[in-house]
Amino acid sequence: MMLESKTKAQQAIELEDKYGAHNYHPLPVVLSKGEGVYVWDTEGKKYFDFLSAYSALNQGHNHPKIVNALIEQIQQLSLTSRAFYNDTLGKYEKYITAYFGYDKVLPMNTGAEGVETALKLARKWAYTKKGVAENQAKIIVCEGNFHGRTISVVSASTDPDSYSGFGPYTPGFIKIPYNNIKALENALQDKTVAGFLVEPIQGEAGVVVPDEGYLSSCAELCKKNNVLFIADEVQTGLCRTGKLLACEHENVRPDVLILGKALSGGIYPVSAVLADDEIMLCIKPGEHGSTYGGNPVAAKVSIAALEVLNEEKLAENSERLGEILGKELRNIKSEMIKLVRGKGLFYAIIVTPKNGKTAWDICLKLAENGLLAKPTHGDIIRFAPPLIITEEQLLECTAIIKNTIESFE
Ligand code: IF1
Repeated sequence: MMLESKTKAQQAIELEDKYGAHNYHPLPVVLSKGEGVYVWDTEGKKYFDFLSAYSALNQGHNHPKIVNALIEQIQQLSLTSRAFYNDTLGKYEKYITAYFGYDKVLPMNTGAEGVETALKLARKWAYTKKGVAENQAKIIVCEGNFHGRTISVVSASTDPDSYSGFGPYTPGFIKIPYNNIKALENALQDKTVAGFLVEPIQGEAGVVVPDEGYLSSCAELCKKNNVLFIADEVQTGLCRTGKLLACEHENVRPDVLILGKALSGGIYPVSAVLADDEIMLCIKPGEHGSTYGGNPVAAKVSIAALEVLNEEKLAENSERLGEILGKELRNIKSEMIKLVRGKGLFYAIIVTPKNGKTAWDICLKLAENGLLAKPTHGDIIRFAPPLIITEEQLLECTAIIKNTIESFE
């Protein structure tokens, strides 16, 4: 077909195929506009966004307050590097440390950089404060984790899709089953352990919610064994599960808190690691950082994104509407739904293929019916709408999901 006779969508897909790395397999939907809970494709079809860029869009697409913060700052001063001070970073650091109740923040850009920063902090703390022998520090992680795509972070992964073919791997990770307190207790007998890195709910694994009491028991065991409890709240944080942080469901205060994604409301890459002085000051000047980390635009965008969470009561909305989402998903009568699990507006269904139809086919049909979601690990569909969604919009979405899945019966 001649180029001009192809649809805009076909042209976009072909360009990505020809000139882009093939490191993704997207749903065949080409988006060109986003606003609030909606996105539109190149042909003008409207969809509910039920993935929220994996919880980076908790505040919805193009939230005006966050966009305006970006525009205002970027026309003033976009980047200084940390070679110099600027009049924005300190205000942001004061704001975010008060917001989450920590002494200090180390600002970075992506979630993976935040996790790497936390790993470096934990190791440094182990050598300078805990007295672990140099280069012997270990980090305990959970099977099924997803913490990002860098070499050290995939060295902690148990998912071959994440790590295979990328060796040799960073040493020093002890892998234990998730949601298994005894396994942690055993692993903590190793006195070279610096930290326990855990997702309060495992996102990529398919919204795996641990048993009640798991997080608080882990936190107690870490305290008892002088090991840092490191919470990766990149996906579960910022009101996604019905609380500001998922750790709050069990009144756990992590020693090290990792944030990302919705920390900027989908407007700009922003991540952050928060900790108290005893830990954070183990990293000295010149020992860690990044070109864009803590830049003035990131700082202003992040303040706006955090203000929106409070002003629009997104934790309360997530908690209240999450109850409805869970109930409606569990009411769907279909042999294809093996399990429903989640917390707040963070849910997943485990799909049993039927007549050769899989989770992927369900997602294609959902897109046809105006709702975007994407399978993970083949048989799991994650449902995570922007937290600004209204009850009316949510019920419209659960009706689309119900009708779509029941159409496969
Ligand atoms: C992709 C997955 C989700 C994360 C947690 C750190 C990071 C992530 C708990 C790293 C990132 C993203 C990565 C993105 C898709 C998405 C994802 F499917 F990859 F696994 F959400 F589950 N901690 N998750 O979920 O943050 O460096 O990406 O900013 O790689 O396609 P990042």
